[in-house]
Amino acid sequence: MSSLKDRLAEKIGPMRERVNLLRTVHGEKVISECTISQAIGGMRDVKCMVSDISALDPMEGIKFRGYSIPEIREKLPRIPGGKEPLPEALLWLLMTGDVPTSEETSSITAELHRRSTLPEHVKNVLDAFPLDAHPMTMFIAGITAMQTQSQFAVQYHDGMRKEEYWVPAFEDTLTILAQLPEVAARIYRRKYKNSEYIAADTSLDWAGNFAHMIGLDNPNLKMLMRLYLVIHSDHEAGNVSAHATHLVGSALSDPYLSLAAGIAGLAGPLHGLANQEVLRWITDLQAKMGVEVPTEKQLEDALWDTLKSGQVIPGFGHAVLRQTDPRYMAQREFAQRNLPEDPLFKLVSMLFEIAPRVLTEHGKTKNPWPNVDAHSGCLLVHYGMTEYDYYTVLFGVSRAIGVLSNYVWSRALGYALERPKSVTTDWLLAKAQG
Ligand code: CMX
Repeated sequence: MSSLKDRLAEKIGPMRERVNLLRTVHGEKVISECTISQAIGGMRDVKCMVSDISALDPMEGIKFRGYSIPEIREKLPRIPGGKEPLPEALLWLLMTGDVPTSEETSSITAELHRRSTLPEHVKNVLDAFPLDAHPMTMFIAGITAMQTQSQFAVQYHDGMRKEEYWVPAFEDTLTILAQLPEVAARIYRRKYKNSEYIAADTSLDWAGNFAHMIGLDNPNLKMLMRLYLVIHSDHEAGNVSAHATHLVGSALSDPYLSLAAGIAGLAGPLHGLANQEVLRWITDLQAKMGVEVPTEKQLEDALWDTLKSGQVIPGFGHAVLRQTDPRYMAQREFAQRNLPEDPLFKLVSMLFEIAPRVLTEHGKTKNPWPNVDAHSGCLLVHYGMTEYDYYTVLFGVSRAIGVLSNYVWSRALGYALERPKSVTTDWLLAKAQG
């Protein structure tokens, strides 16, 4: 059996030839235009980034190396008797493009356990935060503190050839992924559980051990964690967390610093933080109505109140998707199978029925359908994680898999420093009038 690193090394040569051909022979071919609305409006659909890790179709949703979410759930290795794919297997797939065997997947689990010892100073950094600090603030600081271990930074400093960049990038990636669950679990236990930490159980898989360290040992929660950490991992390269990681990495900042930048982007309420906002919106509504499940009329009125006060309905809409997010549907299917009678699931299902209609009538959003963040909270609450301001940390642990796989490949293929051209509004007006 070859290691993930060996397999990756085999793939890099042919990919370098492909990129070289694209650059040297087809480099002048125009693939996208940019209008004034696109320049002002967040560059929607301007094709100017490259990633082979995942691709997002507006109607079909995300495909990881060509596999849809249902295919991923069916094809990737699981624990014996398990119903959901292992994130370790997804890492192998994202890195190599190949579905790993169970044996290859287990080799990643073992490697992650081997690298999992968190340096003491990282724990001290986390312990220094006041308890009212947001979990994402602690998480970003924890990742930055982990940076002292970066092989990429050391080897760059010592003088490394460009062709070799991917090797320490790969090593850093594995170390980050190995230690991230403990950083995240520590934040949870410190902030909400009186700093009563739980030691790792290395007989478990990566996600199962993460759930164990958080302190939610229900087997179904472990199963959910595997699914959760798979589906949130990547969403092609242009979303804020992926793009920020890539942008910072393009300056050859090491994987730790680049990931910290990406996770800071994930902490925005229009991006990953929407999962906390969904639960906050629902909890506020329940408190206001004094009921667990409001009537359809109460829900519709609450949606209109939010829209009329100029706020967004969290968990609905998307910059690219024009259909219900398959990541939402995967979680819905999980809920239908495991918690069909849960009152919060019933409320979330009512929102699924009503919110798209209200948003369509409101007439602004291009996509009235729910995204991934509309569903995750209700599953987590069911298994005992009610502290919704923590949810984006879980998203961040998963997102690291995708954005770091991209980081490794960007270094392997020598992708350049990002430096798009900005223009002034004077220039735009002159262009428009000329
Ligand atoms: N509620 C109310 N208004 C919405 C809306 C929503 N859920 N989604 C979009 N709109 C509005 C936009 O704010 C925009 O209004 P203005 O013209 O006044 O600026 C208009 O509809 C057009 O927006 P769009 O082109 O449909 O969507 P964008 O690409 O600009 O934004 C997104 C996409 C996700 C930021 C937006 O749909 C949104 O704010 N949704 C709620 C927050 C959310 O769920 N984010 C998580 C996304 C998934 C993730 O990254 O994790």
